[in-house]
Amino acid sequence: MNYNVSRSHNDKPGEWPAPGAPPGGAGLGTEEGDTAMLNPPRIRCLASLLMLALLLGGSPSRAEVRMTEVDINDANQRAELLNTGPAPVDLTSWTLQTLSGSFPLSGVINVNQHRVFNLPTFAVPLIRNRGDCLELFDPNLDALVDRVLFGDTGGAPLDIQAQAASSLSRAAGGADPGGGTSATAWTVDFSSTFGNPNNAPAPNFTPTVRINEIIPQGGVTILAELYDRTGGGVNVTGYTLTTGQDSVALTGSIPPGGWAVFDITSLTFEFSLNLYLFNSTGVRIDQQGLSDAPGSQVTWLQVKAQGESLGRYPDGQGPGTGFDLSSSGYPVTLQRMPRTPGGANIGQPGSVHVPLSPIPTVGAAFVLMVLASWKLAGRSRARR
Ligand SMILES: [Ca+2]
Repeated sequence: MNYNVSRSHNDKPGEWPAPGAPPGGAGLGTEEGDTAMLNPPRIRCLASLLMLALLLGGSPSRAEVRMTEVDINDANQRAELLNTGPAPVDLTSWTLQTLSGSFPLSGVINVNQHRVFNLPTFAVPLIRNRGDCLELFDPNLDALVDRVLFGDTGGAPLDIQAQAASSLSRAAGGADPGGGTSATAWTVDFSSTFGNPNNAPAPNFTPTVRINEIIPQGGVTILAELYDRTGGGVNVTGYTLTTGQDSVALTGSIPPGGWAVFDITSLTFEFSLNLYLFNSTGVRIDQQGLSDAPGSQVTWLQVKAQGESLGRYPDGQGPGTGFDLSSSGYPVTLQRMPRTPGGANIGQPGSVHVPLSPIPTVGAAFVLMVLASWKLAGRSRARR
């Protein structure tokens, strides 16, 4: 087991809005008035979530202007647009909109220009920092220009709150009105490039190292177990685990086809219930989301109360681009299970979860030993 952890920045308390809390961001100075701008973006966003599959094959209507970088820290939120040509575009009447409200754009964006818009500061930020649907909208068109879904709302990762230099950054692809490429086109840039071309490496979810098990321990300590799917062993020194609130740099190795365990208690994990894994060159290679829905921790709280964990079964299996329980494979390849830090996960093949009795803090080796001795006893009984 490996518990080596180095903190990167100071903790900030996690934040969850009270159930039923109204969306913020009203009164963003649009000509149509405050309330008029509150609901249309939400409806459009939620409806579009259901139509993502249909939109995946669609062609962008205004592919020359796209969102390229977003800073989602509580204070000083900002967004960068890029015009890839062939002509300057007048942004008058265009808006950036989220589930909370909208912000009017203005001026002209020239060919190959990266324009940065500082978003107004409100008690409730325009962009919800644990996840949101951010859209670029030209009211002269019937379709959106671009969309990214991140955090607990979609596959793009969270900006890291504790790292002022980080940003949510487009690393591949063009404008995507459906938002279907959010997971694969967007990533965290640990050193933002506002006003300049992006340089963060594109994600690569080819299974190599996987977040295999997330283990709350009585609400005191949270462990993350990584699993080597290459079979050859992996040096994970320089890898990063982040929740969007903070990050930890990993040191050590995973033995061939084996497991390594890291203490991620410092990440304020419950800020978003999203965990992202980056390799030593900053490539995002895996992620899991454990919320039932944006803002809902019901299953996670049950897992904590029962002394269980949430793990992949079989080890290393399932999607690598998840942002909530369902998209992360739950309850089939991601299951509630007894804790097995540093050992094979114990799940139920291809079935819906039936809660197991929690086992005390014993290693998987002990469990396997017990099972093996039970099996040997069975054999000796059979011989008689
Ligand atoms: Ca395990």
